[in-house]
Amino acid sequence: GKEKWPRGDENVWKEGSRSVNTDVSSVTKSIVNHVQTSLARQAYNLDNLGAYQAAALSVRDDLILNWNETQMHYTRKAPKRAYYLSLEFLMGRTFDNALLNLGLKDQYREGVTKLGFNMEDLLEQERDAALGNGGLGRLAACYLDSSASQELPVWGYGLRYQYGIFQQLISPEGQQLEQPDPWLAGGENPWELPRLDVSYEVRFYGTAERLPDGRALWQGGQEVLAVAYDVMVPGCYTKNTNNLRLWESKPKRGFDLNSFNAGDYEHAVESSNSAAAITSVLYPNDHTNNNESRDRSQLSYTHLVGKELRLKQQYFWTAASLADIVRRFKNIGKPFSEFPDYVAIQLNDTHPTLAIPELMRILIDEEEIPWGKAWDIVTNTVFYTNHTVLPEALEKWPVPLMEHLLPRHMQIIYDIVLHDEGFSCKVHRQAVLLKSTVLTKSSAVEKKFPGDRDRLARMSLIEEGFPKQVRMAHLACIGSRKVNGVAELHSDLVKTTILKDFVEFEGQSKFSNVTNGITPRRWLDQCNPELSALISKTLKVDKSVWLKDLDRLKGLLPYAEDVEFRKEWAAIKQRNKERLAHHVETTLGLTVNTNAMFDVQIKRLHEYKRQTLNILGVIHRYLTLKQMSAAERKKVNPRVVFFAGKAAPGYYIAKLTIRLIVNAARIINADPDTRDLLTVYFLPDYSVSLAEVLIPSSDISQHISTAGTEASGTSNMKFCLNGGLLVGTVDGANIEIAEAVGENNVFFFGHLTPAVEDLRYQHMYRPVPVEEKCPALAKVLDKISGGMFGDGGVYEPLLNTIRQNDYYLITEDFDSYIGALEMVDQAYLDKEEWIKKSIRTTANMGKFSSDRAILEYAESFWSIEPVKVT
Ligand code: H53
Repeated sequence: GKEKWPRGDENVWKEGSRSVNTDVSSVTKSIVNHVQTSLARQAYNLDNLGAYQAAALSVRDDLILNWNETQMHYTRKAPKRAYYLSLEFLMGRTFDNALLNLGLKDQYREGVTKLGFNMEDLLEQERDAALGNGGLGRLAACYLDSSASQELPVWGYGLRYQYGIFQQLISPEGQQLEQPDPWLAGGENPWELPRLDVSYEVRFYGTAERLPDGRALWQGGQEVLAVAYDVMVPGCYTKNTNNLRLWESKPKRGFDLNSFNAGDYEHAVESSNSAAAITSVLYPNDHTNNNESRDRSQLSYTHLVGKELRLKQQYFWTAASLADIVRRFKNIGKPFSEFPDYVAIQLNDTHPTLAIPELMRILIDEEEIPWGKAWDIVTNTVFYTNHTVLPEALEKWPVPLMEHLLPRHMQIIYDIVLHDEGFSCKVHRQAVLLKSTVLTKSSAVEKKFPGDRDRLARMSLIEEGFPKQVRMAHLACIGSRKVNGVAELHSDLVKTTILKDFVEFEGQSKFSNVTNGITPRRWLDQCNPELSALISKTLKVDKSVWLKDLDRLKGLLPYAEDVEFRKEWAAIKQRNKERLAHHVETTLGLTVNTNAMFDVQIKRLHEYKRQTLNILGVIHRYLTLKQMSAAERKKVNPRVVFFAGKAAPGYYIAKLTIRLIVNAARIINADPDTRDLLTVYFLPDYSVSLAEVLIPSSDISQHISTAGTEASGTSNMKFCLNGGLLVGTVDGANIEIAEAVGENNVFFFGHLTPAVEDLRYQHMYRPVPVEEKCPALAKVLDKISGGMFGDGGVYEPLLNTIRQNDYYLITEDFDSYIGALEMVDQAYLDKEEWIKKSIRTTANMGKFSSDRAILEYAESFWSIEPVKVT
């Protein structure tokens, strides 16, 4: 039946209601309206920034209408929903993406032109939302885009940092300098809706007193407020507009009036300061667990800021998100036994693992559900994605810190040890019993593997040591319904290394793989509009079809044989190179040779990603060129090498690598003998928006991590989707890309994963000098030490990582790396064949759409279905 109209005259409401802009004249009307009212400006004094703001506000209105309808529709239908908990969402810009997804790009372009502006200029006005470090955060953003595009009821939950990832400056000496990123400082953010009415109290510290009935009373300590900001996430060519809810911390009661009256002004502001501090800044460390690292200096930043704040962020965010999820579930009016039929929670890495004890706390202490039932609910609701097997990146939190900050959660973690698994050896349980009134059950692990004390210690949630530490990956694993890795090789490694004992204990079926994906909307249509148009024209289907069914790219395969098509394909690559060159020219004042092969490595600076291997290879190339005769040089194909990426502020070796790249570039680019054949650029302040310019221009890109260290990689997928060829190791998703596009279309090199452990052992206990192992590399190292790129002494700590343990096996892979780059040179000589490779690569990349990935999560993990808004 028809619902009764809630208030007033239905017709008056209907007449007054605005609908989404669909034609140019409604677009221009709405923009002018915002210029005049929201901005209080006029045609006379409107600059590009103002025009962008007005256009963005107009799009915002459109988004709000769809967002409202979607949320109302989901509430009415009450389907099972999935929640993606991620401490990072690297969204980049929104304006162009919103226009694409709304299907309004042409209308806005025309409208903006009519108003006397240029669309490209307006798009450049927007600041990136850079609330993430790298791959993990960008993956979350791609998954939101795909969830909405596939009409799945998925919400994201994260933190609304005042400062995103730092802005990177490079000093003339090649030092990375960090500057804060006050991305919200420019006034109102048009893409979010402040929901000051949606807020929750979150407690820290205090005491937890166990009650006889199994519950506990957690009281005292500090309470802060979590306030919701909703970011609208439009699906592509659908009304469905999902929500990303970001929490901001606020002091519970502004100023403490009592202490203010007593004249203790500083104390009064202090409590409000520390509450606001929680969501003030994104932690710029990626791949460190805050406690240990191969490069000790990587920790200094953390010491400075304090790791307690990071744990506070994690709890603040999980607690607010769970309170919100539970409240929404309660509104449906179902019993808690049905919670897993309505809610799926995906943990993006271990950062939100506290969701497990927090949900237990809510169920036991607030909903008075007995332990066993509560544990069933939790372990049927929560899912965990692992993104790394690097030991130094696995999160561990000191027990004393946890006990202090989250006393009730520490009790619950101890209780999990006792109740569920008894993973710990008896020694552990003794310790646990002293803190717990709950009786121990017989240990399930002990039963299955009697007397295997090593195994019990390995599997324990608590690692022995001073201090003891909680192993978050173990907690996430036992508290989840499913555990997955992010590429096939990586998922196998998860099962055979860090969680091996758990696979033996719980069986294979809980562990699986979902290979990462990328959204073709941003990473093909938006960043490479000409290629997108050529694809639509060639396939004779509208992009609204193939952008949501990427396997259709296969239809391009026959055109690899078509000379005319190849010409168009190559011309687009060329124009994308010129677009990048123009960008470098206008931002850095440098001229780039667009007749060269473009060779790109852009990612976070990290030893395991081996930018060092790349720059050492560049220097080797330079030395080789220098030795050639002028006649020989004539035969060489020119090459431009681009680097971009940020180093964690305290990661000394990574910063030194940047310094080497910058100084090598300075010398090499200035050498008249070689500069037509080899130039090197380090582009500062890598970001999503910079990636959108770099990726479509590449001929080759480098993904050269030591085998077994890069879980998946996702930029590898972006380059290949745009017809760039891959140079890489047999690692992460590189392997599946090669399977998809064909081994003859990629350039692989280096040792395989199974060899790595043995090689490291040899390096530790039977080291061979670099001169013997790899003379070509030794020569390069000598040149650097000898001062070819400025004071050689500066680079000694970096060079010594190679000369000493060489943990990431540069010496082992150097020769085959150089060999692979020679193969690239060879292949590039045959231009037509090269273009065919490029076309075939793009054509075979359908699998790597994040739509495929998100549907795998939806179907095999979450059991949710599309809910279309009509
Ligand atoms: O996650 C990406 C992977 C990539 C992996 C990355 C990642 C982070 O960005 C941060 C922490 C972490 O544990 C892993 O390094 O290989 O593609 C998305 O899965």
